[in-house]
Amino acid sequence: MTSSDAQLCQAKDNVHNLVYFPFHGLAGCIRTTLIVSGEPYKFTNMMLKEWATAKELTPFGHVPLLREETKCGKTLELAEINAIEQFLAKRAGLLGKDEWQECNVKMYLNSTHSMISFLIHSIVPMPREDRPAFLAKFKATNLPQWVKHHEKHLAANGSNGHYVGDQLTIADIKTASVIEHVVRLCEDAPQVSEELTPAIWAVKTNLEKNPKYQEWRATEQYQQYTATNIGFFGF
Ligand SMILES: N[C@@H](CCC(=O)N[C@@H](CS)C(=O)NCC(=O)O)C(=O)O
Repeated sequence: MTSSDAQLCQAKDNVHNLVYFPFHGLAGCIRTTLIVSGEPYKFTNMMLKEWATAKELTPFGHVPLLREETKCGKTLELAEINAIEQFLAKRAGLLGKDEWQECNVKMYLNSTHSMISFLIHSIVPMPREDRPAFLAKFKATNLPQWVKHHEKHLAANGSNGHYVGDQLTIADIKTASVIEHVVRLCEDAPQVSEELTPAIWAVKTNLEKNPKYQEWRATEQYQQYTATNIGFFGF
């Protein structure tokens, strides 16, 4: 009997092959979700010199791409960050405990995604000399808005390191994955810290207690992604 794609995408022994550039960029949350879930994964680095050819072979001309390598030899391909994050989160039980919690998890996840993707999509095509003015505006408007609202929602949930209930969700992972970039971006005038935003900070420190996450952050690969990220984006 041949399995349907619906069955194949649920198989526990699939290898999740994430294809992305060799930096954190917009894929930090996906990578951390894979690490924390404990499922088989591999990270395939798309090198810039291969990209011109590879781009045409992707569904929308972008990475990340998730290739679900199934044991029967068929590979299922998924593009678009939102779709990949939510597919992996559902498999790993990172979307909350009920329908309404899931809606809320997606709300916080998407709010953070909007903030970080606006930043990345704005600066990538911009001439380097225009970046300082854009970043000054971003730090004066978009970022403080995100900080204010997320601190408020997290405080309302008890500043327990979680957006929803008392369990880890992909909304927590998304925020934890952007905090290190925000901290670096605002080194001269911090907007997120233990003192300034204790509820946001608790999301980061809570995830840092996860042994798989700790191990991942200590790897050479993680450090290389960080160094390339700083070289490419400046944070
Ligand atoms: N809508 C896409 C956007 C992803 C995206 O912006 N990818 C960038 C890297 S962060 C990319 O592929 N850049 C190369 C290109 O567009 O040629 C998604 O959500 O997955």
